[in-house]
Amino acid sequence: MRLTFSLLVLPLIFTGCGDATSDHSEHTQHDHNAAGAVPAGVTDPANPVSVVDGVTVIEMTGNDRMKFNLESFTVPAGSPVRLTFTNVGRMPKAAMGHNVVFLTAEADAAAFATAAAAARDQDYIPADFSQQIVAHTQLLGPGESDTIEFTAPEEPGDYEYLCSFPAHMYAGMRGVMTVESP
Ligand SMILES: [Cu+2]
Repeated sequence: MRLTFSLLVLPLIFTGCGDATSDHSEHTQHDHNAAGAVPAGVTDPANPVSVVDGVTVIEMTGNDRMKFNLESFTVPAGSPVRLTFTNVGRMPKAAMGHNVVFLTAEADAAAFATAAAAARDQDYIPADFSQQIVAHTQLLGPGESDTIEFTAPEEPGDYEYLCSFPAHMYAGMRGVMTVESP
């Protein structure tokens, strides 16, 4: 499965940068909010799923109540997906970090979550389970955002996604990407 990360720079709003615990990897772009007074994004997008030039564009959020804004969506098999995930919460990353991990159809979500919880040094992405991951975002702190691009699986079916921060899946941070025959 080919998996491509983009380096898109998005106009993000932040309460602050320079947090020593932030993950300033190449996958996540940060920008200061010029106004400086607007809190991290607190509203969910009105239309979180759209199709632009054949690309399914997903705007997903995660919050301090351990909820995604989207618990399901549908994509055509083998089609390009561009997903922007934003942590719209305010709690520190170490206590309330979020990511989105898309699992293969064969993956066992419970087993993955257990392994992920023990993989804190890998931002809760267990290396031994890489074959069970279709795509995943970076682990994000409050106000952070990450955009990934990947190709939807060729095989129609239901693909689970979850936040792999310890216990978040069981708190409800999970959903299903339904892959349909094009
Ligand atoms: Cu989470």
